[in-house]
Amino acid sequence: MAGEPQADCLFCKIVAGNIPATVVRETDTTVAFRDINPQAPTHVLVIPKVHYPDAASLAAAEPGIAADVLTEAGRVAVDEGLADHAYRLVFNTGARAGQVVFHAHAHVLGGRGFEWPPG
Ligand code: IU
Repeated sequence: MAGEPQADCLFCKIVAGNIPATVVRETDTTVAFRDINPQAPTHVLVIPKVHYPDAASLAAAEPGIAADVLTEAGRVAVDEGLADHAYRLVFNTGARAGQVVFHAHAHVLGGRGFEWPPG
């Protein structure tokens, strides 16, 4: 069923507490944790607890929870001291765009400068 935990999904396992993660924020609908392979001094992932493969499918089915992900991403930026400076929110969508975990997630990256266009 849409949104239900998927047995083979690593982020569903983090939500369930079956894989360790350094959780920095949690709400009824979201979890934020540090990326295990950080690409910037701050690199936090914000995920919905429900399972959707990417941000667009989450937003289509559960717009309120998609908004929660964005709200939490902003709170992470505040908590990490990034809000007054610069940070980047990234939703890789599709393998060709670099998505490797097919459970919707926002990357919150900060603490260094960023180039545009991205690689
Ligand atoms: P992507 O947008 O799907 O490429 O991002 C997936 C991220 O999940 C990537 O940056 C990984 O380092 C990160 N990650 C993690 O933090 N913890 C895990 O257990 C696994 C992946 I698997």
